Amino acid sequence: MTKNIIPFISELPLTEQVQWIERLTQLLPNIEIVLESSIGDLDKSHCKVAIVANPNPKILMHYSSLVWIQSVWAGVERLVTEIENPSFDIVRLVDPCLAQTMADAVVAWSYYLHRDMPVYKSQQNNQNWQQHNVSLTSDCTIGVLGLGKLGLASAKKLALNNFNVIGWSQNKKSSENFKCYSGVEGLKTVVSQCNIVVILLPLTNETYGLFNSSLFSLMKSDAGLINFARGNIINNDDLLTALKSKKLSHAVLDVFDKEPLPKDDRLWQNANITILPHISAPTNKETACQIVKSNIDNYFISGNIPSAVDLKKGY
Ligand code: NDP
Ligand code: OXD
Repeated sequence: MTKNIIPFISELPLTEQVQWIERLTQLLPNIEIVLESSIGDLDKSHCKVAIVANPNPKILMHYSSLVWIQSVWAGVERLVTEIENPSFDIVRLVDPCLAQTMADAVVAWSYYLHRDMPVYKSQQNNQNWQQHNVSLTSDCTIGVLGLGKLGLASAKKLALNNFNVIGWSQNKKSSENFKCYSGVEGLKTVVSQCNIVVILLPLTNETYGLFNSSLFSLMKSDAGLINFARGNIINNDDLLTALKSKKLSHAVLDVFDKEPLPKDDRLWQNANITILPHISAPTNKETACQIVKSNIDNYFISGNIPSAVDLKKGY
């Protein structure tokens, strides 16, 4: 019996691609999982499934029989926006471990802002011994924008730390632990109450540039902002103006329009911005490989395709 061939398509360094392929091959011994660059045109035309890690979307166009692709990244914005009318389903990584990693990051960086760490860092640079009040976490309102796989886990963990959490999503949710809002008015209500706003929305036509001067103008002065989703959700000109005018005290940015952030980008130089190199919730290879194995086994046994991104919604 000839084995099904699945390409691993990615722009990751070769050594990392090989690590993925080795582990996936251990878990799926009856499938030939190979580097994209090693597949001939004839084999490409037979592949039904591809495993992708933030690939160049154009490469997928060379696979004419694809039924679905499995991303080992949770965010698939690049695939959704850069492939016009894909003939295959796009399946994102849904990994509860990744959601907890993100929730940990949200809690960590919320404390970073809540406990004034950027202020103490700058005081240290000036040998300045000055104490600031410590408020209770219950007096700190944190808005989590996006209550999906990552936002919901983050909101719950913040609530466990006694922060006063409020959430915002497309369709209104309900939670025992925090108040939920939706819609444009809901967004205004949320951001105007927050000491810290956490962005965990997908990048779509609706969220592109959502954080602009009119939204910043509604925020409490001295509020903090954390963006762990995608860079283009924030208008950077408006962000810099908000920081300059002290409308916003500090922004923690993990994601950027261009990554790596170019060395000459003005964001690097701003003392009120903390730059992180896209590390808030990296995929864990082991847990992700187990999920991919289960999805692929299931497909080849029963024909079931895992639940895919809704291309109309864009996420
Ligand atoms: P999900 O698709 O599970 O959830 C998206 C959430 O956003 C949902 O609650 C959805 O509402 C809400 N939403 C979408 N559009 C709107 C809108 N126009 N108005 C209001 N709410 C909206 O995504 P995840 O939680 O898994 O991930 C979120 C993003 O995090 C990813 O798209 C990716 O960009 C980013 N990410 C970043 C990582 C990092 O390391 N920095 C790692 C992984 C992901 P509803 O529930 O009503 O549909
Ligand atoms: C992801 C990411 O989407 O790291 O997994 O941003």
